[in-house]
Amino acid sequence: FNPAKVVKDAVEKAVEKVADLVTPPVPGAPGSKPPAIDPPTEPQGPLPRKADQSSPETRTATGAETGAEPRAREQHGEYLTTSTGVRLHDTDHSLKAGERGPTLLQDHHLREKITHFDHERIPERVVHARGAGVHGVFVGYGNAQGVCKAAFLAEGVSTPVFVRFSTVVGSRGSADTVRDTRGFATKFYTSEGNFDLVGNNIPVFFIQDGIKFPDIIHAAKPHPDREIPQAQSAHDTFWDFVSLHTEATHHVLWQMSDRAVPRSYRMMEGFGVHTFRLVNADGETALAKFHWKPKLGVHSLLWEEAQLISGVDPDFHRRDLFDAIEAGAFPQWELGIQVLPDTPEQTFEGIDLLDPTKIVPEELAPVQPIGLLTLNRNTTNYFAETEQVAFHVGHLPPGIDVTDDPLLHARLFSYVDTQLSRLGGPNFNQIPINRPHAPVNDMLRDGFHQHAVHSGVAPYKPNSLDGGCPFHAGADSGAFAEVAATVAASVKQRRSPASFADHFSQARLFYLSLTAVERDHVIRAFTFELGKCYERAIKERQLRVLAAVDTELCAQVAAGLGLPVPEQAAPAPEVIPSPALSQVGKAWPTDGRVVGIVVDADDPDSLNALHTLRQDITSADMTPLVIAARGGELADGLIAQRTFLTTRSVEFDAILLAAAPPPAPDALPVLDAKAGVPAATVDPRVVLMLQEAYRHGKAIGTWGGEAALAEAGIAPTAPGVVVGDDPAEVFTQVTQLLTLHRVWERFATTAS
Ligand code: HDE
Repeated sequence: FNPAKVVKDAVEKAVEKVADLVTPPVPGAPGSKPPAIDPPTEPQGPLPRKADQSSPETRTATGAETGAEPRAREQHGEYLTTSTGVRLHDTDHSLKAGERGPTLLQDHHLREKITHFDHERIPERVVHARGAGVHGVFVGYGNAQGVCKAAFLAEGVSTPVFVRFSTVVGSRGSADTVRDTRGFATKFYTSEGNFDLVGNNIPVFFIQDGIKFPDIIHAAKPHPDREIPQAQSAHDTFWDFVSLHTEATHHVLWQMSDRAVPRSYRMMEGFGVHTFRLVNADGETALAKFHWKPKLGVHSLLWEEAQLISGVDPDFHRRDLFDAIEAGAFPQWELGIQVLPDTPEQTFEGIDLLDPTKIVPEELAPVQPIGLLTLNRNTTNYFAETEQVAFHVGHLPPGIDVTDDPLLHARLFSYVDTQLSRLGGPNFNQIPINRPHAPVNDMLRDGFHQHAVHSGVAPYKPNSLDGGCPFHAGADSGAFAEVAATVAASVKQRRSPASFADHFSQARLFYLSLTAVERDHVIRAFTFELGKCYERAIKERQLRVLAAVDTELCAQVAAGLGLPVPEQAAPAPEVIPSPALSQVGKAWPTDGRVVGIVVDADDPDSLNALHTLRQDITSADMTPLVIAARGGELADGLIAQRTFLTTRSVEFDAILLAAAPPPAPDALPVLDAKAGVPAATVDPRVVLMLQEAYRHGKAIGTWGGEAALAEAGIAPTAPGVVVGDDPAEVFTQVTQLLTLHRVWERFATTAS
C-alpha cells in the first residue's frame, strides 16, 4: 500500500475530469515545478467541488454585493496560496539550512501557517458551548397580526432562519446526551432586521434575577480544583447550590425529568421562557409567551440509553440532526404563542408573568400556532456559522418588546458583552452568519475586525455634511418605540416582589402532571444525582426541598439514598395538574425513526425480502440500517451499514430480526463455556442488543429470529414483541408501536 500513489492517482483522475476548466501551469516557468520527491503536492488542476460546498455569503452588512469572487474562500482554487494570494509550490517542507540543518526564520509561509493555526480557537461560549446549528425557513400563518405587527408573521411571508441547539453546562467537546437543559436559539433574518428568539427546551429557569446567573453556573460547572465532572449536574456543588436556593426547584424538577435527555433535537419543545410584550399596528399591546411545538412530538431517551450513547456516539444529537436533514427528512416546529392581557399587575390567573420560574399552563391559555419552522440545510462550515453565530435577546423587530422580567433584563446586557471577548470585538454583527438580510445603515464605526468600508464623512447626528443622512424612521415602522408602560415603584431597592417567594407550587404542579412512568424517571434521576454527591448534609437538605414538593417523591428518593425521610415543613400546596406537560400516551408520526434489521450474512434466506422491506421502511420516511456480522455487500446490492462490532441497540428506535445469526469469529468468547454450559448458538452481541432494546422499551419484530429472542430470554408473547412470517406485516405492527415511542407497559413503576 502506497498512500502517496493513492493520492496521486486520485488527483490525476480528478484532473482528467475537469481538464477543460484548468489553465495548465506554464512548463518551465520559475516555481512551477515542485521538488520531484513529493507527487501529491505537485501543482495540479482543481479537485471537483464538493457538492455541498457553497460559499459563505458575500453580501456586506449594508446588503450590497462585495464584488468579491463568491467562491474566493472555497477550497477549490487551482493553486494553494498564502493568505495574500501568493502561489505556493511546497507546503510540506520548511525552509532549512540544508536537508538536516536548522529551520530558517525567513520562511514566511511556515510562520504564517503556524501562526494562523496557533490562533484558530476562540474562547468557547461560557455557557451553551456544545451546540449544533442548521439553516431553515419560517413561514408565518398571518393569524398573529391582530396582536403583533412584526412583518415576518404576516401570512405566507417566508423568512430565512438559523437555529442553534445546545447543551448548557458542558464544554465544546462534551457529549450530546448528558442530563441538561437544551438551548433552542433561533435567528430570524426578517425584512425588518434580525429577531433572535433565544430559548430553551425547558419553559422555566433556575433563577428569578439575572444577578444570580454566575452563581448557578459556577455551581453547575465542574469543580474548580480538578475540573470534574464534565457536563454533569450530578455533583456536590450543583446540589449544594440548588438545595440552598429553592427558587431553582421548579427548573430542577424539569431537569430531573425526561425533558433533560431528549431523544433528538428534532423531538424537543422550545420556550421563550420570559413573557414578552407584543404590539399591533394600532399600538395595542398584549403579553405573550413563545413556544416551539415539534411536529414529531416530544420524546426522550432513557437515562441508561443516554449514558451508553455518551460513550458509543457522543455526537448522537448532532449526527441525528444532520443526517435527517441530509436525508431530506426536514424537522419542523410550529411557533405558538400564549396571548395574555397586558394588565398593570402583569399577572394571569394569579401567576406572576414577570417570574421566569413560572409557566402558564396550556389548559389556562392555549398555545396558538402562528407559523411553521422547517430546518432544511446543514452548515457548510461549523466554525464560520455555528461557532460564530451571536444571538441576543435584544434583537427584536418592531412589534415585539420586552417586559420587566429581571432575568430578561440581565440577559439584555449579557449577550453583547459576551461576544466582545468571544468574537474579539464589537463588529460581530458583520460576520456572515450574523449579518441581517435587511439593509443596515448604522453609525457604528471602526473597531477590531471592521469589514465594511464606510463612505461619507459624518457618522453622527445631526449632520449637514452627509445631507442629514441617515434619517429616523417614524414610530410606526421603527423598533425600540417602547411601549409607555407604567413603572410600578420608584424606590431604588434590591428586592423581589412577594409573589416570587412561591418556589414549590409549580414544581409540584409539574410533578403531578406526569404519568407514573415519568414520575418514576424523576425519582430515579434524583436518586442517581444525589447518589453521586459526597456530602451527606447536601443530600439531606435536598430531601427537605423534595418534601416540600411531594412526600412520595421525597420518600422514594430517601429510600434509594438510604437516608431518613425528613418531616414536611408545611403542607404541600394545592395544585391542578396540567396534562399537557406529560410526554407519554400520545401517538406521534414516526418519520425519521431508525430501524435496525439484524441479518445472518451467511444465510441467503435471511436476506430474502430485505430489498422490499428496506423500501417499505424508507417509504415510511424512516431509516433502515442493516446489521450483520461483517460489513460490505451481503447480497446483490444489499449493504450492511452496521456490524455487530460497530453498533449498540441505543442507535435504533426498533429492531427487526430476519435471523438468529450464530456467533461470529470476532465475538467475545462465551465466558461460561469452560463451566460446561452449552456454547451460545446466537452471536452474544445480538443477544445483548435484544436485551437492551427490550429493557429500553423498544419495539422488536421478527420472522426467523425466534431463537435469538429465546437466547435473550424474551418471550415471543411479551408486550411490544411481534413475531410473524411476513416481514411487511411485522414492520406494520412495529410502526404502530413506534407511534407511542416506547412500549411503556414494560416498565414496572414505583411511583403511583
Ligand atoms: Fe443565556 N447566555 N443567559 N439563557 N443562553 C448565553 O451568550 C445569560 C438564559 C441561552 O446558541 C451566552 O452568546 C445570562 C435563559 C441560549 O449561541 C451568555 C442569563 C435562557 C444560549 C448568556 C441567561 C438562556 C445562551 C453565552 C441570566 C433561556 C446559547 C454565549 C440572566 C430562555 C445561544 C452567548 C447560542 C447563551 C447569558 C439566562 C438561553 C453568557 C446572564 C433564561 C439558548 O451571554
